[in-house]
Amino acid sequence: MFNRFKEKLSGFKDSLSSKIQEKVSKAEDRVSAGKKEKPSKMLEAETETLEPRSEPERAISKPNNLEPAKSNKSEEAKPKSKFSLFQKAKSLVFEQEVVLEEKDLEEPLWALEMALLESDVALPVAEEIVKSVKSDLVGAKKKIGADTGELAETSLRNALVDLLSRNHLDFDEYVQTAKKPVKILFVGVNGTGKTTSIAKVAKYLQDNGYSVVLAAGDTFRAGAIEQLEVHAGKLGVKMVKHKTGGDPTAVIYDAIEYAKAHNKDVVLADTAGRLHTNINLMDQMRKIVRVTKPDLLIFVDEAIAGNDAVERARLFNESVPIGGSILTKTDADAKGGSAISIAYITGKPVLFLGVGQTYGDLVKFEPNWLVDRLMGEAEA
Ligand SMILES: Nc1nc2c(ncn2[C@@H]2O[C@H](COP(=O)(O)OP(=O)(O)O)[C@@H](O)[C@H]2O)c(=O)[nH]1
Ligand SMILES: [Mg+2]
Repeated sequence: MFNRFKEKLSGFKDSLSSKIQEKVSKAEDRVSAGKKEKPSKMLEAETETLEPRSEPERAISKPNNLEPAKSNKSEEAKPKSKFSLFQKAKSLVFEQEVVLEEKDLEEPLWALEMALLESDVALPVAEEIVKSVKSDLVGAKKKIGADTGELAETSLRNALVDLLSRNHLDFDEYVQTAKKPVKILFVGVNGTGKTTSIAKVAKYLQDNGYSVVLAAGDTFRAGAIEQLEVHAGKLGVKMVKHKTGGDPTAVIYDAIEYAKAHNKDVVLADTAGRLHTNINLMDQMRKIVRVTKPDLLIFVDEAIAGNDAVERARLFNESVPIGGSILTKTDADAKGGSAISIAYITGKPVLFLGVGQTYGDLVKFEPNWLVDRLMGEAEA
């Protein structure tokens, strides 16, 4: 999962690390140059505050070349250890001088933007991530000894989690508090995993103690009703159906009526796959929405479709008000960018990720879960 993403990111990390190393060694050179000559103004000024208050080993404590300028207090009163002063002075220099500036970040940020774009992160989203990482890193102080790769990771991780946490919607909380029956409609193009996701969500809801009714709203594709019926049979839930070729609005309407009459908690309505370019089918979808008034409209697409999925999410969202997305086939996705992009483009949360073909292969979306996997900090 997401191997390509991890691979691409290493360019950003390496580039940032080498920039920092470059600056650190320049600063180190300055420190050792300063060691041979007179201490710098800054060291003179700061030495007082750097001195340990009670250091017994005065004899070895005073590095010749870092001798502080004369101050009012006597030498006897403020001894210092051999190493601490030099180390502190050194880190002080670094705090003063190894600060990442905008020009240092040009190369690493370019590498990051390329990595994101090549990982199916849409352009405006990649730009926003880069902007956020940049504002986090410009002016960041880098001390010697710290893992330089960590700085890149932390900064990117924060940017991604922040982006993915916007417009958060907790599905469990939503279902719990919504008026019953909760009407959930699934839309998207053909073959992306709508019907499979409905079965998975039905199982998920059952496991959480809810009763579920399925609506066989894909009356268009041959075999679609039977496909959902097999799931309904396996899960032991009621499915409302009409004939193939019938009006999907009527099927879904009937399923809602059934749920009301039988006190069922949730209606999950399937629909035919449709391309956003098919005017008739898009009109039909708007009619379903207008008449059945779903509480939550879920756009389903497959992670492996990358930028195509992002574009479809945008166009569906313009046509009907999407409340959230499910991204399927994440298990087969090497890039990982579409989840990030779809949440951003629709302004609506990703609710679940499909990670396989069995009922259990549904992961409730958590920004950290995804980012851990994208950054390679957790196994797929
Ligand atoms: N690997 C994998 N396959 C999936 C996932 N979700 C759905 N599929 C498969 O994708 C194919 C199309 O799914 P289906 O639910 O019929 O798509 P629909 O046309 O949108 O209803 C089926 O073979 C599913 O088993 C997933 O998360 N991972
Ligand atoms: Mg289907």
